[in-house]
Amino acid sequence: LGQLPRTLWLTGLSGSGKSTLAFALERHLIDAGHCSFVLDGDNVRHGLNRNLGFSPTDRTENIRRIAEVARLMNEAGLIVITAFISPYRTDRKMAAEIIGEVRFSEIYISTPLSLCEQRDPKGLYRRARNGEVREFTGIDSPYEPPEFPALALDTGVFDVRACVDQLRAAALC
Ligand code: GGZ
Repeated sequence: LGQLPRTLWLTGLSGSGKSTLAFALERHLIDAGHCSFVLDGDNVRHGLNRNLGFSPTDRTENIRRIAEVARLMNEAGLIVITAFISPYRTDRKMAAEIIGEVRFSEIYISTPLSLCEQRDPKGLYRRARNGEVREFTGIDSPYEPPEFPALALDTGVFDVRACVDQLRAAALC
C-alpha cells in the first residue's frame, strides 16, 4: 500500500489566481492518471458553507469544515487542491493539524495586491474601496502571508504552465 495522497492548500488574495491554478493542476493530474479534486469558493461557499460570511469567526469555521472535507477526500484516495483566501495563520495551522502535517502542503499564491486589484475580475475590490463591500481581504480585512510555505508562486511573474509544473512536483512528492 502506498502512502495517502496529499492536500495542496493554496492561500492568497482574491484575484491572485488560486482557482485558475487549482483547476489547471487538477486537469494535469487527471490527464496523468491521478485522482484529484478541487475545493473552492464556488463548490463550497454555495453549498456546505452557505450559512457563513466573512467575519473572522465565519472564516475560521469555513476553513475548519474545508479541512475536514479535504481529510476525508485524502482518505478516499484523492489528491485535494483547495483554493481559499484562508487569510489567518492560525486557521491554516488548524487545517494542517486536521489534515495531518505530513499530508498538508501550504502553497502561497503571492500575486501582489496591486495586481489583484488591477485584475478585479468580479469588481469586488472596486466595491470594497467604495465601502459597498465590507471586511474585504486586503482592503479592510487582514491577510497574513505564510512564513514558510512549501512553495510561493506569483502569477504576475509566472504563467499558468510554469506554475502547474511546480505545483505538480509538490502534489506528487
Ligand atoms: C474576501 C470575499 C469577500 C470578502 C466576497 N473578503 O475572488 P472571489 O470573490 O471569487 O473569491 C473571494 C471569495 C473568498 O472566499 P474564501 O472562502 O476563499 O474566503 S476565506 O478563506 O477568507 O474564508 C471573493 C468573495 O469570496 N468574497 N466577500 N469580504 N473575499
